[in-house]
Amino acid sequence: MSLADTARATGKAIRTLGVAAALAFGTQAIAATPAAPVAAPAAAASESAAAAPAAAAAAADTADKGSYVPMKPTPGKGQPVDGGWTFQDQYSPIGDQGLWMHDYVLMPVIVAITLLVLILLLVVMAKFRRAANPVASKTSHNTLIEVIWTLIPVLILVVIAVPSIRLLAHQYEPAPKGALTVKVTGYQWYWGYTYPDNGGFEVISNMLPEEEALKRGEPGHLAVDNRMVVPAGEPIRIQTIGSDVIHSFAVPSLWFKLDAVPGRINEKVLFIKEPGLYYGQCSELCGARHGYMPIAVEALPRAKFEAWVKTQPGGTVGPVAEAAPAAVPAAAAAPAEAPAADASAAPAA
Ligand SMILES: [Cu+2]
Repeated sequence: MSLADTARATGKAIRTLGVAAALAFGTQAIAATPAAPVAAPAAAASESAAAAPAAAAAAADTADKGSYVPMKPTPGKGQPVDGGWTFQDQYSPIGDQGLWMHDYVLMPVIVAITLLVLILLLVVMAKFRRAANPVASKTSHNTLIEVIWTLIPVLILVVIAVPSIRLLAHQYEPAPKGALTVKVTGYQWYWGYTYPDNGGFEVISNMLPEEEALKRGEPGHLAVDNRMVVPAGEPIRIQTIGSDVIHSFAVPSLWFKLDAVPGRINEKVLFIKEPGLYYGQCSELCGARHGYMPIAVEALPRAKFEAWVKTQPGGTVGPVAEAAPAAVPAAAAAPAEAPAADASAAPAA
């Protein structure tokens, strides 16, 4: 076993010890799911509402139509696995950094402290039990020990703080100027994805009924009718907003979670390392069907993403974006932000 394998195995073992925490958080999702069994009529209503304008626009849109075939999910990638209880594999640089922080900084510290306290308790219980120690000590003070048990925790906190603050700062670095913008709107209870740099169309995304999802080879309760499609391998400026109540746009395998709050735009960079299909869920209790508004992010190579854009009603690929595909579609991004802000008022009645 190489050093890297050993490190990886150690990481897995350390994560095993986090099972209690994982279970504690896991119950949140389990509790949310059965809350609202009234799924069918609401879903049907919003699906038909979304379908009508899309069909009309598709008819109008004749020339230069792109092509797009929805990607099949890869088992175990970007989605939960049976019996899984630790983090999903990560597909973003920030995810790698966050996972490293968890596996090699936080869990070792937690495990070491827990074991130390356990050992100390056992020693005290054995050594100072009544039978072995009939006359109790009257010691109440030891300056050296008090200095030690103050300084060592301070040092531990400093050691944790350095990578922790670095990770926090990385997570909220603003997007580079030319980054593609996608605006994510949380509705009760579905998602809307607006592409201000590509003509400003909005994709309305509803959960698929379970049998339909399984028929398409996708996980139930996570598959959607229309996915959020984005390019892989480049920074994307995600802006979130809520249209009614607070939602939260969260995709575990991309280490991404950002609240969608009515009346304000939140912004964070999403960088997906490789093409794939990544599932998430609304992660802020937002009402009766909170458990039924999953997220499916499909990351494609730039060219395929642009082909998908052309299949959308009013979807355009900016001239700058075509000239310089990956890095700097500079001019396209700037004027697009203003319409993004007030687009939330219009859509999806
Ligand atoms: Cu929600």
